[in-house]
Amino acid sequence: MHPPLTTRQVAFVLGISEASLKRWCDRGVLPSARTVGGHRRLPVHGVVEFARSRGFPLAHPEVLGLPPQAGRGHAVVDRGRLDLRRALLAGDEEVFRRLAFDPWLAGQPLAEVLERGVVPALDGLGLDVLHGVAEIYQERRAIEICLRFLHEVRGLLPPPADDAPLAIGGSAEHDPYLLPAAMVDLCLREAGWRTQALGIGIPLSSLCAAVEAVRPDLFWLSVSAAPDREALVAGWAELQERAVALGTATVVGGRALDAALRPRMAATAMPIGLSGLQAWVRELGPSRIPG
Ligand code: B12
Repeated sequence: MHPPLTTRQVAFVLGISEASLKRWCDRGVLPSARTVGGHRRLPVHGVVEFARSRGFPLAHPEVLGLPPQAGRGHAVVDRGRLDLRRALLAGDEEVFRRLAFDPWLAGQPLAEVLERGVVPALDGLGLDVLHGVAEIYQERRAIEICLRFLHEVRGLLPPPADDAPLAIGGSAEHDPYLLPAAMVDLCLREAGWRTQALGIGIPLSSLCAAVEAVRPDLFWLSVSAAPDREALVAGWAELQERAVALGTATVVGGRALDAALRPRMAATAMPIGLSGLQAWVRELGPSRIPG
């Protein structure tokens, strides 16, 4: 959690006068609260949300802990894709952060930034490893860089409302992939949901126990690797049945859900990708979650 900022700090971040900023606060353009002494304080996520929703470039993003110049590069994700791949390959975290933050700060939904920028960059890196032009350590280092970026974005999102719907989920046993699960969790959070990421490689019986104990509005499963399809299908069927009984909606997705596996995994929805997931939950709205 970032500490709230003073009007002076935010005026500097936005490159405007403190007097203008105070007027904007009073008009509710930017969220602010008063200290006991009557001074205005602004949450970092409110400043970020303001910049993203209005396409307002940050004059000094570094004050928010963001890379200097962030938000001033490519607003269109596709343009930075090759550079993202190069940065990941080289382990250049600063360049990667700037390239990934640019479109997000320019207002692109996170799902777009990830699916059109970061994920294809990782695809490329996977091919580099496959063809022997990149080392395994470079791939693992790239995953670490991406995880830290996702964590950073999480800290910049507005906290979900206390009564926001709750989603929990993770991946099943023998599925070691960290990023898909982290991305699903974050995209639901960006859509305003409360989330509890359970982690990866969890037996389906234990995921089912989580559904029973937490009773979330939504349970999601990411399937990136499914070495034992029959066990996955059987374990999921049990979880799905329990979820239906408890009024919990379910979604499944992931690269291992091919044409043969998809029809065998009954779920409330199988959105295509993270953008599809965000669109689906936004369409649902908080009060229309199907059981
Ligand atoms: C990093 C990596 C690994 C790492 C993972 C590290 C970690 N702890 O996370 C490790 C070392 C485990 C690994 C191992 C292997 N890997 Co690997 N790996 C990758 C790599 C480079 C990146 C994967 C990644 O995280 N991508 C980012 C995620 C977010 O993208 P995604 O999986 O496409 O997910 C998207 C969607 O599926 C969707 N989604 C995912 N979950 C959900 C859930 C819901 C609800 C919804 C709506 C959507 C959704 O949203 C995501 C964003 O678009 C890929 C390359 C690639 N093309 O992805 C290869 C890749 C997946 N691996 C591959 C292979 C072959 C292997 C190994 C067999 C290698 C080996 N010989 O040992 C093993 C198998 C491991 C296993 N148990 O299955 C192949 C798979 C080929 C195939 N067709 O099956 C790939 C494609 C590389 C390649 N080009 O050959 N790998």
